[in-house]
Amino acid sequence: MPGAPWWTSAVVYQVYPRSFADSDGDGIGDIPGLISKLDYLHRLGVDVVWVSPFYRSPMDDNGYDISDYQDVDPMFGTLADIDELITGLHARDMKLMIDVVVNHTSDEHPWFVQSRASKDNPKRDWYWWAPAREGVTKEPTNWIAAFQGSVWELDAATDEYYLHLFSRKQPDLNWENPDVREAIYQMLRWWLERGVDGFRMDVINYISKVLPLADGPPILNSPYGDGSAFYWCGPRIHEFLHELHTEVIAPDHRRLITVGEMPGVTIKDAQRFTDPARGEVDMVFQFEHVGLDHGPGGRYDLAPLRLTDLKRSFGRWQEGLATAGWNSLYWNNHDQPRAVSRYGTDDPEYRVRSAKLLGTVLHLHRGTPYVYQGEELGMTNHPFCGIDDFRDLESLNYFAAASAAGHDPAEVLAALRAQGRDNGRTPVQWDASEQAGFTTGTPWIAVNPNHAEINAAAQVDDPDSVFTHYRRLVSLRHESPVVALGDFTMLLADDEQVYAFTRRFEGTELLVIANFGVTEQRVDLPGWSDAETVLGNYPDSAPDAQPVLTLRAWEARILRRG
Ligand code: ISL
Repeated sequence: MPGAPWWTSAVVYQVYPRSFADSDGDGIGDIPGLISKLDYLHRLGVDVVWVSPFYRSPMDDNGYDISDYQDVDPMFGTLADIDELITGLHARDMKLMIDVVVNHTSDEHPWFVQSRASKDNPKRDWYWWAPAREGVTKEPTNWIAAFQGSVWELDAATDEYYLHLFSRKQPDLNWENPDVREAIYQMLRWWLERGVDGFRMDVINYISKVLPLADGPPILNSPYGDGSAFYWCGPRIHEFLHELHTEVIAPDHRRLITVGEMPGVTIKDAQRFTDPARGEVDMVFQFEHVGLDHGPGGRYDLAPLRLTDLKRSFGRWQEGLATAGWNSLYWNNHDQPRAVSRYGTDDPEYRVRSAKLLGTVLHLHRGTPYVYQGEELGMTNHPFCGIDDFRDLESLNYFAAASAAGHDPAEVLAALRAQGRDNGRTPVQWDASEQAGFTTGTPWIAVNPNHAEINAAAQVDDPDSVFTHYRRLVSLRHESPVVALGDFTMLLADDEQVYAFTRRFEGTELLVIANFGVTEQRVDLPGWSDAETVLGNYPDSAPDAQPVLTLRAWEARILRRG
């Protein structure tokens, strides 16, 4: 449609550089490794490559703790490599989206080093400092940090506490201070001048805090409280994002893409964040569907996922952002388990089929789809044997805390195996060789033993592979306005096993129908039985010659009429 932003028909691919491709044999992926795979990404057809943080960092949280926003960590390469990456992407008509982590810095960032030096340092107010409070609990508030323990760390130099919503090596910046905001805008403009095409903004809805900071509701069986009401979409969040947009994005907004990562964001908030008339961000990452299999105890409290809940969630977001605003669409990323293992099946008989089904369902929603590295190959969760196999500080801290609290270590491990972030961080499986073609050295985290079977080399030229199916989905979005812009209508909302919806645009209508299970499903959808099949995940996905559609195990089809 003329006038629709380019990213409505675009697909974004996420690279977690540490695990993507290693060029120098140190066991850690790097930017030259990524550059060597640009033809692969071009073949897949994706439009934008989002690269997780590659900046200088002590790597407490794998680079989400930045100590220099304007340099590349030597582990990953150099600024010249980034320039070459940008040139290589642009030469292939692809764009670079960088990951901006500005809710917090590393504690080794010079800003924080100065801030902690003395109470009267000019940068003191760039972070959140508070004295001990009277009473038994000295921490200024009772909030629990995302990675366990208190969000407050006592700093001996000045005998005050600083706030860190994540690890103690990730102190929160104080966005109330206009100098902080200006320094960030300058840094972002510097990257735009270097040629980057957009920003993924890490936990960006945490930057405005409710003042004064105070205790949150207590958490059951925990000495801590939940502070999220003080930092999820705080009172100045829209003002800050609009200011960032005005200062950094607006002059060139037609070329750029922005996505704000926003745990806890509601549909109502998202409508405001993504309404183009307000000038904030193009889209947000919301967390509703990735929380549906979490019990009341959080992500490691495993709960069964019901398809009806998943459909209800997606359906509400589709409806909520139908007229103003825009959705992002994702199954997984570097913080989530693998999509196939979670929403599909690892059963070797149906794994490939379920991977294609998941791609089909996601990419046919209205919104911009994000493919996480390896998803296009149908990579699965890792069979971690013991805690020594994990690398993620969140998993390691959780294991320590849960063990100390007396939980059965076997159960804790089972939860980590299902939900741990490292599932998404094992190396991309390029081929069947010993380290999956990821490195010639020893990988920083073990490659999945199933790489002998699941790998890119086996898939890129195979017309029946998950890779080829994803390639078709990407090109379908490029070619069909109905995929990018069509209206969305959910069907069969109460069906426990079938996911079905239609998309409609200017006289063309698509039906997407998918069977999330092995038992055959027969669905009566009048008017669709003789429609043309656009794409399916069975080799013979021909239309039925009866008024009832029969869906085989993990079958997904896209039908078109009009
Ligand atoms: O994975 C999570 C914890 O179980 C998420 O809540 C995650 O912490 C949240 O999505 C924020 O993630 C982002 O910021 C973190 C970083 O560790 C994640 O990798 C990043 O995606 C802190 O920068």
